[in-house]
Amino acid sequence: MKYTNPVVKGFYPDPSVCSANGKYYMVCSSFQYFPGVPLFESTDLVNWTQIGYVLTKENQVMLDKVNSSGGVFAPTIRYNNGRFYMVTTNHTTQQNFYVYTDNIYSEWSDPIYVNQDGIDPSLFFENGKTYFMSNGTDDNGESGIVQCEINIANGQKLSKSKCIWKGSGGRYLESPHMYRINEYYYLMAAEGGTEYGHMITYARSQSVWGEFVGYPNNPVLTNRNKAPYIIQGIGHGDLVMDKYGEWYILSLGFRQIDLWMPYHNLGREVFLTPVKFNFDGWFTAGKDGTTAETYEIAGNFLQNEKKLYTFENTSWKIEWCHLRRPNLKNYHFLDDRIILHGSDITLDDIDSPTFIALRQRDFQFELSVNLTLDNGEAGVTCYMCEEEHYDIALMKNDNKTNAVLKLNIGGIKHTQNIIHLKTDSACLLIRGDHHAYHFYIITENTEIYMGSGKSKYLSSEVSEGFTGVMLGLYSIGNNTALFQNFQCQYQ
Ligand code: 6LW
Repeated sequence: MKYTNPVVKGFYPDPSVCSANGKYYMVCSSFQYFPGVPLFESTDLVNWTQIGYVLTKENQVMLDKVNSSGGVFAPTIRYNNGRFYMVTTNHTTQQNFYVYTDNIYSEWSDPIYVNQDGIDPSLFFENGKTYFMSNGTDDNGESGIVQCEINIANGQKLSKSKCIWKGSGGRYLESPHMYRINEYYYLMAAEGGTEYGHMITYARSQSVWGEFVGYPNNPVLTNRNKAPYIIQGIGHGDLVMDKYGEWYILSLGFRQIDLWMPYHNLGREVFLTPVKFNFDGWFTAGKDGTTAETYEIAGNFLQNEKKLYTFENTSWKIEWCHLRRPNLKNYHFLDDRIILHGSDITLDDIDSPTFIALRQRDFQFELSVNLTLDNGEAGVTCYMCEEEHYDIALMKNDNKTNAVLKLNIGGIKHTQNIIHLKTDSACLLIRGDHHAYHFYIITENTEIYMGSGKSKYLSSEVSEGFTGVMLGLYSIGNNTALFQNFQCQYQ
């Protein structure tokens, strides 16, 4: 059957995958968002359904006032002896830790810390032993992919940390994953940085401690220098075998706004690329080492994409998320509506405003929601980070309700089109396309255009960092904001 990349759209970076009991499980990084580490399930590697998050409890991850793109970096998921493990880095506290569960649909354990530095930790299990690797510095001061053996029961190191590979020469060697396939240990990694130069490289060895010999044609997969090419930044991947014995790399990548516009606002997304093992034990990936938009692969499945998101067809605990350490007393979750109470924390603060969001999944969408407000401010934000966000809002003061559009870019804060409303409710409407977000309100059955903001100003190239645009409902002030009839329809 044919599938189209990305297989998961929107801000779901650094995918890692494992198989267990005939299914596949994937995790992604989540930075300042809570709950942390989105968790997905699939039976065919193409259709992925989010089943929850891994880090659902505050004691599992410290996100209090972490910077945007701080917090939870790239996770790895592995399955061993009936138990799932997820290992990651809290970049803000500079700690590597893992959690585990025996039931993927239930809660995960408290964190177990490992005293090895670097980011992008991964686990490899073999013959009762557990190896822990990250990109860091070893006990002799050597930097690269660094490995130690640990006691999986308590995270204690059982060996020194040793640098086992220094990569193929690209900058930012990261995302190590170890596999045993037939006679070799394969160590796959990313280099080049998570932007346009990103690539996947690998090495192999007959021992888990090396010596690792680099694939002679590294990088094995990259879309760098492929211009014009919508898909860029392919890197940071994990190897996985499907039920027909075919191999794939599940990696991150991003889609440019347009062929000739090197900006991306949807964050880094999930791409699936076929891999071929050759007789000499080296493998190749993709179409001449690049990830293409479509592939024909074995299997009898249809690629289904959810195009409509409503309050009724999403679950507050599964698809939605908050910033940092939400005060859940300010949220009243109902099946077909949500009531938010604001605080004095705003969207411009590195803190936890009252905010609940879904990822923006694609360029073209139409989002609408009815809002009733008794005081202060509430609305919908297209939120990249505290400096870059566009907000369509109602504001109520002295019994006057106004609709406004607020455009925030790089610390410049602009409010336009203050429209006085006769009632304290209105429908807020956003139409997105590749180039811009267009904002409207509907009041007294009339649609009023409030203005537009360019997508490129909410892109990673402008705002920096590792996240993508979130579509969020928010509230500020001492108030009650009722949101109803939410619809986000993608084309
Ligand atoms: C992640 C690193 C990377 O830890 O970006 O693209 C970092 N790769 O491996 C943040 O996502």
